[in-house]
Amino acid sequence: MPDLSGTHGLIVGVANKRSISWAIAQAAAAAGARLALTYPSERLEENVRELAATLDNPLVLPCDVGNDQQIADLAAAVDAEFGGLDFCVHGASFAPADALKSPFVETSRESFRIALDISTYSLVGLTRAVVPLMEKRGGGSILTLTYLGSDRVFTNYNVMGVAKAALESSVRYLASDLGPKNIRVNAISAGAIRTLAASGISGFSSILQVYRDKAPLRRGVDQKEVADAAIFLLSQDSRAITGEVMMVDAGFHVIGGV
Ligand code: NAD
Ligand code: 0WE
Repeated sequence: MPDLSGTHGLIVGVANKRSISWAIAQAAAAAGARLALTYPSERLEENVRELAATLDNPLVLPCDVGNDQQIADLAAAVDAEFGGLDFCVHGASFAPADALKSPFVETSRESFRIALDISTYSLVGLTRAVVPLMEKRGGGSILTLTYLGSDRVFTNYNVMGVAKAALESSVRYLASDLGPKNIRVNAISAGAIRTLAASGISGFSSILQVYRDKAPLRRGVDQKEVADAAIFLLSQDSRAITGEVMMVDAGFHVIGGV
């Protein structure tokens, strides 16, 4: 396991114990990092506080990534407590539920706007806010989470596919801007995992079955497997890697058919 001892990290996107971001938080803490976790609304605050209470000396702060002021306040509070930042995990995404069940061609301007605002622009806004904190440490690592629906059509993924395509492109532009500051920006493209963000998606079980049937490893992936890859990208072990979308999907993406 790579070493994160003495580092400070910010993790945005923990909703419950099944969140991919929670698995990354646990792995980062096990690797020695001190963490700040965020909650997007009062409804989720208690959940996040209970999970954070199992970590060593965590910071728990509000942040709705759709709100510029909350992003600015978050960065200021993290800086005040940590005096800089070494890594940041962006695991927030949202599209209005109706956009994930009708044909993509029916997507409203409002659903499109919300999906791209919360799932894509938020990486740009969060990144800009943490850059000064990372400059204090001589660099940093930023990681977001994406899905193969950015490149391929998955029934009902719809506007989230468009948001993830823009997210992956944003990773490359951010990596280019921030490389000279030794700030790296990468994504993990995870295979389908049953989390809150997958609940209520009709046909999710059949997507999981397709991974078991077709992926080279003949299985799906779990949160811990994504977290182990994440720790590599957050650590100095990946110091020459930026602008990358790393596939953690049991190899599913290489399969063309039959
Ligand atoms: P999750 O529901 O646990 O995480 C999504 C998070 O987004 C939640 O914590 C939610 O609170 C947060 N969020 C939504 N709106 C927000 C806002 N306005 N401000 C701040 N946070 C907000 O589900 P997950 O599967 O762990 O998803 C994490 C990331 O992984 C997402 O980007 C998702 O697209 C991506 N991903 C998921 C899968 C999968 O199959 N589960 C696969 C690949 C990628
Ligand atoms: O990125 C995601 C899910 C993101 C997501 C999920 C929801 C459900 C509840 C964004 N917004 C919402 N809004 C809600 O109201 N994944 C990669 C998981 C996922 O979602 C799918 C998938 C997969 C895989 C939706 C349809 C088809 C496949």
